[in-house]
Amino acid sequence: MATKKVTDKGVDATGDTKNLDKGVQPANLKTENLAPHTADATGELMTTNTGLKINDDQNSLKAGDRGPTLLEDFILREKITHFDHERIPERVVHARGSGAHGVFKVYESLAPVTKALFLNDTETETPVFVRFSTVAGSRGSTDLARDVRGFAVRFYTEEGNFDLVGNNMPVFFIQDAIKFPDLIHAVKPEPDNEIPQAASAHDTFWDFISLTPESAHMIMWVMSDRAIPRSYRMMEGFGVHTFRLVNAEGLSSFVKFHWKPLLGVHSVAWDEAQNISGKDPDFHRRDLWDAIDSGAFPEWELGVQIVPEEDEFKFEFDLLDPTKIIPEELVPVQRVGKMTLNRNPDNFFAETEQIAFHLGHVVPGIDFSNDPLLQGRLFSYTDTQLTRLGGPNFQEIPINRPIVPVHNNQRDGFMRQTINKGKTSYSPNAIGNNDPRQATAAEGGFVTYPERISASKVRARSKSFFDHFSQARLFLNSQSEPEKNHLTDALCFELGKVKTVAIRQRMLVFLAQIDKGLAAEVAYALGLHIPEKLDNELNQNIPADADPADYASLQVEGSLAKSDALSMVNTVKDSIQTRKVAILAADGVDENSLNTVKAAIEAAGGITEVIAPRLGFLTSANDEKIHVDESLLGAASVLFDAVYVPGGLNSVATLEADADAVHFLNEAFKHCKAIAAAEQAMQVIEATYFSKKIDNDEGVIISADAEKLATEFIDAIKQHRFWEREKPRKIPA
Ligand code: HDD
Repeated sequence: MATKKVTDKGVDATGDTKNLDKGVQPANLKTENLAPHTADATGELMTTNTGLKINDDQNSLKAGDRGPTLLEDFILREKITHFDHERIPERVVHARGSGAHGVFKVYESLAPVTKALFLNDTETETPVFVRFSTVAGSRGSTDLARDVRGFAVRFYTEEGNFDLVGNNMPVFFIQDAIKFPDLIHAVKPEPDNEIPQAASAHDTFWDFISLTPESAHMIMWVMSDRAIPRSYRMMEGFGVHTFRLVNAEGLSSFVKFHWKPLLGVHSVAWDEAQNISGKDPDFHRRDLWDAIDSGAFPEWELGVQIVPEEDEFKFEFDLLDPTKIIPEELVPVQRVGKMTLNRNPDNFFAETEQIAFHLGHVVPGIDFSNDPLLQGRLFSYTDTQLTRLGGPNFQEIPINRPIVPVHNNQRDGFMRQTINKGKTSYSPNAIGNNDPRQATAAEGGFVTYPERISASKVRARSKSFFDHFSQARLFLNSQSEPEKNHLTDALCFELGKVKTVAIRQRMLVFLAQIDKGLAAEVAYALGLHIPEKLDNELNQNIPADADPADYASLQVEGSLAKSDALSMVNTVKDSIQTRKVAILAADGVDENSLNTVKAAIEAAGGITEVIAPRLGFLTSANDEKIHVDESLLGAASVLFDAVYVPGGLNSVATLEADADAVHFLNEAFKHCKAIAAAEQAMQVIEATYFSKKIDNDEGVIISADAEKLATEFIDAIKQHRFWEREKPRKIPA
């Protein structure tokens, strides 16, 4: 195992200098902590696991060169045995994911509300590791599935690891952890034929949802475009539950955690998502990797909504109910710090796969609420690692180790790494001076918040959790017209894949309780009428002996009609950082027309790729060579944010006659993307079906002046999408 030294010149702890010219990623306490476990074979000889140098790794040991292989061949046996055991079980949920290292820094001390040191000290740069994921699909499934995205952040603090294991949606499907296995069994591929992969559009999922009214709010989020993000870098993150913060005086407040992406919140179109799944199933993984690799480090601000303890009952919903948000209009989100992801993992398995998040990894100053979903999660995460990572010593895996020393009396078990010295592994002890000893609160010992509880043991759901529909309605009413259309289409699509008509009908009753207009539109698409309310069938999520009336949903009219924070229309649109722009060209392209726009986009932080009928080099009108990044055969408009066609008579003539080039433009238009063309390239635009529709379209820019075109095009790309094109509703391609 060759390890390299950390230097003060910004060489990272592994000695890896590959990214240093793209933005320095200085060593931090976690990279130093990983360094002794990092191996680099550059320039080294090959050995067995016992360090024996290997002379022949190409041939097994045989009795004669045409004879049988000998059992004696320990080199063969070692290699094959290791290979045979390379796979571990994938995560039971969130199996598909991507991770990255980074840092977090708080802007101003949060000492008035929490004593957590990493949230108090504005000088401390806390190392983090983040893993994004989809929930339902297997490890090899597509990134663009309609799904919730996991957003799990580990802070390696000076007081131990703190994990904020959240999602890109602020609420959840269920209110009690005991329902989690049911939810996941329903959404995963159906057990008889294991179909469909990474999709909720099937009978068992909607069967469960139609009988689970508490899922109404989450269903609105999952059917919205939030479920098909443009990039992990362009998603919000949420801790979902209400947590507790505790300050040095022992005063507690409630808190909801948020992550706000500095690039804004953006999504793709559903038709586009389905295409991306075929063209590049690793779209989000690649996007994250490439951005970090190129030095365009993704950033989020940490947001907190703080509710003083005395305001616990001030809201018309229960703070402990994970199907509810605290609207930002009621409690503003304060942006308190920034997270920057600045280093790709060295090894996917060792880091991204083996990281074991757990909601129960907290530090002094952060504590739990009694949210029953949160409480159940506190059991599940450690438990699941025992199977996934093969035993109780998974905390010793390098990515899971804290940056502070670990001392306790836990011992042994499969694959124990630590060599604990001394005779005592119990406490109290006199033989070993009673070490390790417990820490006082003043020494940083974790003291659980002494919440006063006086209650009877009951298996029950609090009545304060029974308003299932008003925040679903709030979400729907807060969406822009295109967003509402997308949501409606998503429901029509998903329920259209459901085979059992009774499930569709139950869903219509369900939706009618959120919004009659929405239910009517979906009913029309499904060719059904909305049935009368199916009282007995709607809420089966109740105890066996209970009277269904006691469990009927409360119909509350929420006091808030609309919340702007819930619509992506109101997100940041001030940058084209890392947006990908396709430049369609062929031999004879006008160099100035191509290069002026290309340079302007790159200067604004965008990425360009020249796409031509074949790979290699183009010859411009001036006989200059221009490098081709992708051929029309390998490229696809769905992998880009915008497209530009430069001038040049021969280039334009070739593209006009090229079906792939015309399709590229048609599809970009269908997905409401910014399109620009030099005036000379107008005949390519005329070959598309949308040439007659561009007069009032702010997303299509045609100009003879390359500089003017570049400026207007960049402004258009900032808008992300021109959804208003979707009138009436659908665009052909
Ligand atoms: Fe969970 C993984 C997020 C409810 C049980 N969960 C997992 C991951 C994320 C979440 C992001 C992937 C972590 C990683 O990247 O390794 N889970 C959530 C959120 C929830 C939630 C935001 C609701 C607010 N989860 C939830 C419940 C249970 C679980 C109610 C069980 C009772 N979750 C698990 C798990 C997983 C997991 C089985 C699978 C792999 C793992 O933990 O490490 O324990």
